[in-house]
Amino acid sequence: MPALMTHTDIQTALRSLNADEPTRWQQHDNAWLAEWVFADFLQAMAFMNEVAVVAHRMDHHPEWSNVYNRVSVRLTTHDAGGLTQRDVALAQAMNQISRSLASRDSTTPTDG
Ligand code: HBI
Repeated sequence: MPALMTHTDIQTALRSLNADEPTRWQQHDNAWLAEWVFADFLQAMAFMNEVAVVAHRMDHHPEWSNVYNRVSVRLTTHDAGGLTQRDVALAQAMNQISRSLASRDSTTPTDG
């Protein structure tokens, strides 16, 4: 069973997760919430598919929903009843995947 993070651990991790991003991750009770807005639905699906592979490999799964180009995420460790380093690792992976998609999107050739 992963250990619950202390309040200090949580605040330190949040600062790190939000360092290079708009203030994406926010604490809500014993979980973190985040929202992404992508160029379109397919970019949102690409994000969710890439995260799904990582989450499956980690055996740690987000609670998430998608509406068109938006993906809303809630992370917590159910087994522990709160936030653990597994949530940090998955949040870091989500940040990295969204940055990677944004860079690919910016290099996507436009028609014409
Ligand atoms: N995902 N977010 C999250 N939290 C968990 O506690 C969890 C999980 N995925 C799989 C998992 N636990 C397994 O260890 C079993 O407990 C289901």
